Amino acid sequence: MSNPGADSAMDGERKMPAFDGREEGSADQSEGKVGRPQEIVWRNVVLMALLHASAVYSLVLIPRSHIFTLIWAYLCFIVTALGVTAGAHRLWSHRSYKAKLPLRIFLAAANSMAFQNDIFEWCRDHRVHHKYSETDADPHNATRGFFFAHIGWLFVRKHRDVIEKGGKLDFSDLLEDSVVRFQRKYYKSSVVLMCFVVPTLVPWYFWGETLWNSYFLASILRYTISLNVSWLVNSAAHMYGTRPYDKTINPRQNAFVTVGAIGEGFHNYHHTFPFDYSASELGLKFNPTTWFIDFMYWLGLVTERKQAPKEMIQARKERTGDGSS
Ligand code: ST9
Ligand code: ZN
Ligand code: ZN
Repeated sequence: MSNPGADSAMDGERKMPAFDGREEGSADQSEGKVGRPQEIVWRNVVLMALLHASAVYSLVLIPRSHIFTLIWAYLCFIVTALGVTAGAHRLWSHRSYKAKLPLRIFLAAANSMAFQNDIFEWCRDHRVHHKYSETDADPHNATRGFFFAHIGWLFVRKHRDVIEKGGKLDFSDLLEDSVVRFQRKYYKSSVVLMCFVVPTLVPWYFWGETLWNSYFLASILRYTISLNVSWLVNSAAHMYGTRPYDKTINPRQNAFVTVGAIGEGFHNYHHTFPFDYSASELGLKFNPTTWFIDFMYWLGLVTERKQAPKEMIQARKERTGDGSS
């Protein structure tokens, strides 16, 4: 099934008045490059520093833990990743396939395990990222350097352009989904449960792991690694790699990111054909997220997988690619 160019979910202009009472075009350009003072959000800096320090400490617990705890932590990582890749990214941000209710519920729970902002907020930033890539309106604008694109963007208030230009896009489809609304309404409780309580209690209850070990390995370490892998898509995959589909844009094919991010490192392809449910050319590609969506299709829980036709991909490669394969 293919639906070339259908990406209305990302491109729609919002018909409602600008959010927040701001007038269209009211940005005061005299405020300089950033447009808003670069206010550092110290709470985020401190929390992220604590999280990363705890993750480093978790490493010493690995040899002292039950092997099942490590397997469980890895399983939690995969579920976490699917909540972002198959859920917030390919389903809700890009509408690249349709999912039935039970799958949407699973993906929303998995997304709460990922604790990367609720689905609505994640998709809002991501759609703005695609539409205004590598500009001040891109929440993690990679032209501001690796650190900013990776984690720094979570340490400062957003650039005024993100809020103004993002405010003109249409996100109403997201809130029309009752699962997205529910997850947003109960986001904090769902994160406590899915990101911290469930990963910690399962090893303790089922094979007698200490709560200490399971908390640090299945919650803290797994969460920190999954955050960094996701951030690498914004940083490394916008800087390092090839551009076989469009050499005029920054996003690149990055094999390292592909492996960590279960199939999300074909970023030059993805920014060229964002509506494609596989976020990569189909074929013998390492893309566990696509395998998962295909399996769900086989179970009857997925319909309408969109794909870029082969001829369209080939023509684009010849027209704008960098000549790499
Ligand atoms: C995290 C997110 O880590 C990670 C995203 C990764 C993305 C990867 C993408 C790659 C794709 C492939 C997936 C690969 C995945 C692989 C997985 C493998 C495991 N448009 O935000 P606020 C408005 S989160 C329109 O507070 P500030 C809106 O009205 C980590 N409007 O701005 C909003 O109000 P409301 C954990 C927008 O004050 C208002 O502005 N979480 C937009 O500047 C204020 O919004 C954290 O660390 C927009 N885009 O604060 C929390 N944005 O929401 C981090 C905003 O009520 N966040 N508005 O509607 C924060 O603390 C703050 O957002 C801030 C900025 C300090 C960064
Ligand atoms: Zn995307
Ligand atoms: Zn990108």
